[in-house]
Amino acid sequence: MPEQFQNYIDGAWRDAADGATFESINPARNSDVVGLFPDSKAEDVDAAARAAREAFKSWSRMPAPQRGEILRHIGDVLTERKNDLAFEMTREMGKPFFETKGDVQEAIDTAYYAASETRRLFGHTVPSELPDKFNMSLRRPVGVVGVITAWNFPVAVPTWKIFPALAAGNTVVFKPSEDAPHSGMLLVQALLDAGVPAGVLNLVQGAGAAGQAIVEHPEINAITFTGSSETGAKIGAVCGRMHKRFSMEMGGKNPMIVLDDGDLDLAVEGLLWGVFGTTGQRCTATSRLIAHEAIHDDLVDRLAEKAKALRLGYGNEDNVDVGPLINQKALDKVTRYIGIGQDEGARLVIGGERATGDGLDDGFFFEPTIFTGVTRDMRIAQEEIFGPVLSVLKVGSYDEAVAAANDTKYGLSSSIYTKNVALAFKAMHDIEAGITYVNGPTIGAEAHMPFGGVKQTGNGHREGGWEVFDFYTETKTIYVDYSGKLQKAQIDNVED
Ligand code: UN1
Repeated sequence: MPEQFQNYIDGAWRDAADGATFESINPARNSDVVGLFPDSKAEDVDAAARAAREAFKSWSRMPAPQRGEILRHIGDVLTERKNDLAFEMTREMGKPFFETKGDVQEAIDTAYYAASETRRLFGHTVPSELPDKFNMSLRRPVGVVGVITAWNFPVAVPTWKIFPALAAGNTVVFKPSEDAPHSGMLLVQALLDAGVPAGVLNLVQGAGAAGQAIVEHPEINAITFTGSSETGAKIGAVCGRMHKRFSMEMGGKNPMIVLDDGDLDLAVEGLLWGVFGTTGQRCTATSRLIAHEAIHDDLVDRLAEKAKALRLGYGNEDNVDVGPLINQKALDKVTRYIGIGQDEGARLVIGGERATGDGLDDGFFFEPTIFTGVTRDMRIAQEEIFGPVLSVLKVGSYDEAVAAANDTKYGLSSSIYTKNVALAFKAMHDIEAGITYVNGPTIGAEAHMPFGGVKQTGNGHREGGWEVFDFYTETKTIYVDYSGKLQKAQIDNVED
């Protein structure tokens, strides 16, 4: 019988009210059941939301630097547990151990960064237009925040949300992805061990029903979500109706442009990491290569040769470069897109099939795949596949490259390889994306920099960095009049 885990609500570990559970399995070894988790519903979310609301009273009043001390301690606990945590994450969601260690490190960086921000959380002081009057703004927490996350960064991405939320004085109801509940639980355990008080952080495991209950709960003031654009649109509609603040981090179709003067060795290395890292299951994955015709064939040949040599396997074993896809649904989806690409007339250079054989048959492995001859209108150039599949487009100029890069509904990350400083700077402005890398692939965000996308990738907010605190705080504007008389703005100072 697999181990059974619980929700954490109001300072206590509990089953779902109706006792229902779901299973989490190892995507590289399907017979390995990681555990059973509560399949929570509205009743569980309600208990969590009410606990968070109650805890908000004291947590929001604690001086921010004291909350920062707890966050710093969280960073210390995660540092101690880094290897153990990474092992369990790899077991549950499949990316290799060196990648899950990076995932935990991103959480550690986020903890220390959020701790440092608790000594800033600046407002403004601004001159008044009237004499003997003082104007300022300060930040107040929003209230209870609902955190709904994806499985691909099962520790880092929840911490991008939970840590700044807590730093700013909010309390949290957290639902990890149903594909990574154990990782979410271990993260919560680390936070509790580091001293987060009862009720401040509540864990509700489950799938769509739990997520929907969080979005619809009237005591939850803000929703932060990482996942698909389709789910994001549904969440946004409810939040709009209920006047909730919401931050959405959704799909991408991230281009790498390689111009004719680009360093090809560097570009190949960047592509291997950007396209096939995390088996292409990042919202920031490099999924389109836009190659100048002068270097196109050479670049594709070199990349194909190296991509074929990538070692697939269970990421907790030695010498594994690429893990499996997350589940059967993902395998079906990626397989479907191979057919779509071929029907559209793209040329399959390598891959295109489920990977089988030595140690792979019991997992959702898929071969690294490259399509050439892709044109801008094809679905494999437009739609997010979320797998190890690269679509290569050939262009004749910088202008054509940028036009191709921008020809998608998404706008998260992007990259350009060139030695031409003028074109690199032009691209920083011309590419429609929240992030542009110069001479690096589309992945590699750092915890203290703003992260997010334009167009249908996001809804205008940023995670990470200082900007995330704009989402987790409300601005209060304050006027202090010490003139001893009634002063009228817009009226007293202006003579008609
Ligand atoms: C995501 O795919 O949801 O820059 C986040 C990166 C990582 C974060 C990815 N640091 O790819």
